[in-house]
Amino acid sequence: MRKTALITGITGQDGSYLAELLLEKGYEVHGLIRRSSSFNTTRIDHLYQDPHDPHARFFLHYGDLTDGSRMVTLLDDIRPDEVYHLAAQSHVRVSFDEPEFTGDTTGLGTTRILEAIRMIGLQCRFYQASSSEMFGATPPPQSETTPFHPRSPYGAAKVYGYWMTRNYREAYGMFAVNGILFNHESPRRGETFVTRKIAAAAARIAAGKQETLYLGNLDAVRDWGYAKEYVEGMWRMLQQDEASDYVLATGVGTTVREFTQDCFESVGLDWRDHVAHDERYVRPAEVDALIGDASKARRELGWTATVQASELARLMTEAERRALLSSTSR
Ligand code: NDP
Ligand code: GDR
Repeated sequence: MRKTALITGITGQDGSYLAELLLEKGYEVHGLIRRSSSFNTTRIDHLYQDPHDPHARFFLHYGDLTDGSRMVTLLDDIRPDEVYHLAAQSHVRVSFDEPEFTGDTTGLGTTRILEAIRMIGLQCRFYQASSSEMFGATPPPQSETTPFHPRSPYGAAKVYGYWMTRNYREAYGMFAVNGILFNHESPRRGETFVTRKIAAAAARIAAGKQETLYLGNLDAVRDWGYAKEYVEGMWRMLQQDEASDYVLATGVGTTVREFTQDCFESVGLDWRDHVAHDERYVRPAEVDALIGDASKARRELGWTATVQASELARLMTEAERRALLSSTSR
């Protein structure tokens, strides 16, 4: 029997990689997209299939996390075997500007989906995109047993989503898991997250198309892995006999400064000649250091990260360089 999956956040970085993975595995894949006045499907356009094709296995549906009744109609129509809940207002800095909206989408959005599953009596497996930001000020290494101390409206909203997921597991016996993922990046990363911003700037500065890269805190330490590997971990979590929560991480910490140096070095530049400080990118409260301990995932899921930050920096800068070349040759 072919399995059916629903992915919320399918137009985002992780959603696009996960959709590819599930299609490769033979799933029928449904995705939730927001209505937008401009196209927001560039990361998944290559997966599009004509819904009139009797063999089509990829379908998109309009909906928004703030619309609870839509979650009910959508889940009732599709009745998926697996739900991967990835949609969120996912930008930490933006969450300080829009704390209420972030709580509504990133926090309550999870409850709306869990409650819709419960209301229609759907027997499915549920994945919640939890985050290392939940650990916030608690020092590394962080694992599944580390206490949470979120340092942003985004982190606080994710803590709420984490506990609602556990609560539906404990109260209703739902197969609901939290994947506590540390930062993971790729050429498909949103352009305002720091890795993509740096990689794009290094390529543009090397090509003479930009002069200066403005950044905030260079001392922050993050555990950066490769998104394509992390979506495999999400899938494995839903294939276990019992529902449990897992950290996915590389176990290696890198500063923003070191990542910047690696990107600029890969195009033959000294970052110190091109980077300037801009207070606007400094957060009201910072998370100083996140370094994950993914030994439970290694043991129980057979999952390990193989790509580390310096390789990611090269891979992402090279992708930006190629994209620039192809746009100028058009
Ligand atoms: P992105 O920001 O790339 O994608 C977010 C997705 O959510 C997009 O598809 C976006 O749609 C959708 N979305 C946002 N708001 C709504 C809404 N109100 N209704 C419906 N859809 C909405 O995130 P990532 O792919 O990087 O991350 C996926 C998930 O994992 C997120 O929940 C994130 O918080 C979490 N996470 C990410 C980590 C990372 O390092 N990448 C680490 C840990 C957790 P649109 O394209 O229209 O904007
Ligand atoms: P993060 O990612 O907050 O860890 O959240 P981001 O790339 O935004 O920041 C990482 C670190 O870099 C510092 N920084 C800057 N950040 C941005 N965006 N822009 C800058 O100019 C800049 N200068 C320095 C930040 O202060 C921070 O310390 C990401 C998101 O994907 C979340 O959804 C996810 O849950 C977490 O990763 C794990």
